Amino acid sequence: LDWPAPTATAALTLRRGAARVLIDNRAGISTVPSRTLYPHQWSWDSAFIAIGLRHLSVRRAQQELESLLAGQWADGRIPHIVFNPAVPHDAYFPSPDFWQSSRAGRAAGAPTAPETSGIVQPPVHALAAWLVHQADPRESRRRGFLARAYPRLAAWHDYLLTRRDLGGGGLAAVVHPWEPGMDNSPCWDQALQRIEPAAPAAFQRADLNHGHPSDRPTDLDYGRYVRLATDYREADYDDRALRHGFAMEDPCFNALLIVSERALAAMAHNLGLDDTPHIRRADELTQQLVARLWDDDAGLFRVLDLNTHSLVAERSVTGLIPLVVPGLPHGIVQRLQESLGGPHFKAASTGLVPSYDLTGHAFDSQRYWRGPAWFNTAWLIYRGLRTHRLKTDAERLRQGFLAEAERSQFAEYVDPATGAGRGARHFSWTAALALDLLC
Ligand code: 9WN
Repeated sequence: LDWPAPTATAALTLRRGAARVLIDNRAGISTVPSRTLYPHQWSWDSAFIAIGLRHLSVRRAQQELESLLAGQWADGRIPHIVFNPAVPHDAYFPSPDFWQSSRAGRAAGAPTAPETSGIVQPPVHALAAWLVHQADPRESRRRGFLARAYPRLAAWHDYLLTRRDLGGGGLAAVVHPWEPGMDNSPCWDQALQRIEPAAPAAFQRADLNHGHPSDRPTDLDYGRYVRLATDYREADYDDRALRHGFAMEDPCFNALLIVSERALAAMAHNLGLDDTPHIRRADELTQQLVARLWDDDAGLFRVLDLNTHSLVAERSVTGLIPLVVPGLPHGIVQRLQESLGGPHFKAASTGLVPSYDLTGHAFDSQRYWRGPAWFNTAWLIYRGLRTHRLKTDAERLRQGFLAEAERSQFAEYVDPATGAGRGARHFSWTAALALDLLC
């Protein structure tokens, strides 16, 4: 199926709708992912939001990233949530009382304010900062945006490539299912089996006040998320002190690190600094990504479980996102393109990419990262298709994205077969990335 390109009027209406979402979701100088479900600032959300905001207000896009960077820890980590002190603690779980960053994170250099979480999310920030800079280089120079952001983003990557190289092979590991941003993907199921869930009475979920239980992770999932985060907190968030019970090398996380490392090179060059360390690092990371995670038989990248030293036998959208990496071997690009058009990932009716194998044993068209199609992953794959000059596929995905974003009122995610909206509506990154695709 092909989608007709939106007419000029339809595109204008969609653009206005997307801008409205970003205005309505604004909280101070940053933007919440959703007014109801996620009332604080999230890390990779803000990077995607800044990419869209640059088309509305470059200043606001810069501030979005600056607000996130204000929560950065001295060890370089950018926390996955920066909490808004004005929001009641029972509005989202886990709240600042749980993470206790300013106390438990002190040794790792957590700021005294704002309160933050202690885990991270995929490093898409340097890419976002570079795109925001490019949108208006004069305004960027006037505010010293790159000069201030660059050292912080370089420190962020240093953290990931030192403290988080848990496998010793040069890639960064995630230590909690919230870190790759794909919380309940079947890729984590086996590793999570080894984690003793926290007692249900030990915590109270807030997400079910706004989200439908069939769209969200289960209570058992949450028990394990809480256990892992508690163990990390009890170790003062020190990656050297704790043997992480969950330690995975994730393709999407590392692909974004590569793309962002290339963005750091562009920033360094722009600032008159030496860009070669970043270029070398991006090249090395690309080699390691291929050597450690590529599965040629399956035609996608796999997750590596560092506790069992084995590749996870699940097909997930995370394994397709490395298409966004420039300079991938041609054979790999071809295999990824085939996988996108094959039975595991081709959702013919919406044209979007499901988060998990359509034929997989754990496929669930409604439940979060176990099947539904998400808009940030579609945007990344679109960018990958463009990077490798696969223009027809890219255009088809762009049209599918815009049609479903509009139809679902900028849903958080959709059923990949029917396009029915799931999770939150008026979701910020869906609106922001729609804006980007319209501009
Ligand atoms: C936990 C904010 C975030 C996204 C993640 C998505 C979801 C949080 C949650 O929402 O995760 O971080 O409470 O479910 O999985 O990718 O960044 O939009």
